[in-house]
Amino acid sequence: MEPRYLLHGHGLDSATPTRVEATGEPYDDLWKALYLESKLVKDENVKWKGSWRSTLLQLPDDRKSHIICNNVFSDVLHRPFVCSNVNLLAFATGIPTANQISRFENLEYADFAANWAEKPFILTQCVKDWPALKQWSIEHFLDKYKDVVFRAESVDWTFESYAKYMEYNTDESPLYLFDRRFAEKMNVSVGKEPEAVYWRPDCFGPDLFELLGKERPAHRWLIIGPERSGSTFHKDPNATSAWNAVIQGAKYWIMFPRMRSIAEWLLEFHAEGRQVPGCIEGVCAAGEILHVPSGWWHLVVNLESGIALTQNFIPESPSLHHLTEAIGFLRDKPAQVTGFTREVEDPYKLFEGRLQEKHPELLEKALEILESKKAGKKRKWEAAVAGDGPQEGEGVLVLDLEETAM
Ligand SMILES: O=C(O)CCC(=O)C(=O)O
Ligand SMILES: [Fe+2]
Repeated sequence: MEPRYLLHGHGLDSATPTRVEATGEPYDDLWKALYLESKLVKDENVKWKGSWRSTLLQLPDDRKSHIICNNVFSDVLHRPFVCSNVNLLAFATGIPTANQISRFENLEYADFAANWAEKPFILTQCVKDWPALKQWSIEHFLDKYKDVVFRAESVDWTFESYAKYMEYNTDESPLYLFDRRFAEKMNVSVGKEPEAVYWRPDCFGPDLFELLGKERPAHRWLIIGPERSGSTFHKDPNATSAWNAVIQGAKYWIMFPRMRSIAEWLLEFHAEGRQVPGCIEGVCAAGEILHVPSGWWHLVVNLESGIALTQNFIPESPSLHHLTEAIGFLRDKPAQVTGFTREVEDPYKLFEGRLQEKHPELLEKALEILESKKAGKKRKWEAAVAGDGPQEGEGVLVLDLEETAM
């Protein structure tokens, strides 16, 4: 199937206003979709051939299509071209002062627990001793792990193939390497193990999900991707917080403490997003680590090819905010709980049991807070339906979807 047939199949005509600036393999995204549906997706030995079309058809390097599109005018074809050539720095610079993410060299746990557990920040010196920071780079991976098969979304490729893809692709949303079994695959030690390549920074204090031991849900990932790859808006799973350390490259983060309405969620325009009260932005450079407090929505984009390490956790802070949120999430949103193995039938019961055993006082307090929050919500709802009308400053049509959104 050649792109010109795809054009035809999409009902495009030459009268649409925007010229297709690209030649070569326009709309390679369609070939990507075909590839992902094909048998090749299961083949770990596939070689990246510079485009999805060439890779799917396994074309020799001298058989590239080169379609001259000078007289094709199409918004549909122009849009992915613009998206894959977007100047990301235009979005990552000129951050309004009020939005700028707080930066410190380091942080003590006491300060984190008392003041920062619910706010994003970047630490510029905290991971400088990690061997991973000193050793890892794309070249180092090519040297040591070129035959290791990593997971990139729905495909499993050798690092050699993925590195080629990183260098030669024009995808609007490049395939993102996100592998949670990286330590086993690379045969490296992590965390508390001797000779670890990285460890949990002390400033985040205890991680209450460690109570689950081997039964804890997936919580650490190696992340590698080219420029433009990244994570679309989401909150982290199971009401956990996370840290994310850039080893190579730089990531632009834009974060919001909550998403109040569909309108905000759909806010597509960066300039308007920046005006939303509470918006926090910043660039996390190589050697720096960023804190993602639980519940914060975030969009992340790699400004250049790079490597990162991330881990999710439940911090312990005096307000017990994070533990309460996590318990409430596991108990009240079982359908949204993710990352546990199939053997764990009831994650809430498991976590509740472990807390009862090791920290009964924390469990009791968190359940109490949950109950009083629930009672508070019920009171608000009753007041709203009692017909008193909205209070000053309350919108009538703005739905609070926080409860239903992921
Ligand atoms: O580095 C990134 O793309 C962000 C990853 C992230 O937000 C996550 O793993 O939840
Ligand atoms: Fe995240």
